[in-house]
Amino acid sequence: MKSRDRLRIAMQKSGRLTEPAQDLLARCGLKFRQSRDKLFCFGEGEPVDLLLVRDDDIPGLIAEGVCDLGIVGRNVLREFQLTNGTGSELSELRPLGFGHCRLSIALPQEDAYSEPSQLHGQRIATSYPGLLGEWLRAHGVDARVVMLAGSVEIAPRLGTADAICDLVSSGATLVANQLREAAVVVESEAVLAGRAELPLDERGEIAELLLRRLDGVIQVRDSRLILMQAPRAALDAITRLLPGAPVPTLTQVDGAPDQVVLQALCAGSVSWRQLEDMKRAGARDMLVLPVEKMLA
Ligand code: PRT
Ligand code: ZN
Repeated sequence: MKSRDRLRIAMQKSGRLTEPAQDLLARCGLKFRQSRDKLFCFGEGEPVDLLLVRDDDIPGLIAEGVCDLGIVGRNVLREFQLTNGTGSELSELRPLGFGHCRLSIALPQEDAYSEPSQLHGQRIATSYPGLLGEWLRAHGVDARVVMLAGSVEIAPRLGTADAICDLVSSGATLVANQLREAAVVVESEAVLAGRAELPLDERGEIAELLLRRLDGVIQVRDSRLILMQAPRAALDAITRLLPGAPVPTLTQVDGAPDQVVLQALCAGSVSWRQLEDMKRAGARDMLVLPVEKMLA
């Protein structure tokens, strides 16, 4: 295969993952020129190009070496790994924190569910035969997997299956189809997929640079900087209330030896309730700030 010196990333052309994936890459400092066919976007600045495709094609493109990395749902990646010979060469490099959903088994609402063995001998419709098959084996269930490419949720009403195994996020689609969620097969979110081993050439170096930026972006996205003034005596109590248990930095306040300014980087958001608890513990003049960039 002709070697490339530019990194190529595959992402969904149009769908649920498109906007958050574009946003994530932009935060990593990547800019792309939109081409007219909108399939291939040339990267400006960094030597990273984008391929816009159907999400189902992404693992295959990486396995074939057409792309180096891809942004895809864990459900799609794992299904490919289970059902494709080249799947073992791929791995999940990072969870990306968007596109959350779960692959679940659902039954008609009138069927009570208590344990996997109830599914013995049932016909279960799904587009994920690999993941469902793995779950059934792990639970010792002998059921028939009915492969459907789409509209899985109407199979029980049509009488072509007794149960389904499909993606769920809010659960509204299940309710609309008189189904109830019975068991979660996989918890999914968008992930960065790539080969288990990065190439050792320039492309590998670019990939590593991108991974470092991505880690920074993910960490920052989930971080808040909190600032406040507090009596020294209350420091222990306040520190215990900081989300993510950060180690705060303290600065003395001129003319007030019993007071300090506390600064801490908290993992996750800081709720009103947490702020109110800290205020009750003695903190005042609290500020919660989003973080734009971070480089350790
Ligand atoms: O055209 P292309 O093949 O690229 O797109 P697609 O239609 O296959 O994919 P798309 O955009 O629907 O989903 C892409 C990825 O988003 C999936 O592979 C999942 O990883 C993730 N994702 C997150 C979801 C959902 N949430 C989701 N709710 N994918 C599908 N759904 C479906 C769900 O199955 C249900 O039918 O959306 C419907 C609404 O869900 P409820 O539970 O909120 O009602
Ligand atoms: Zn798809």
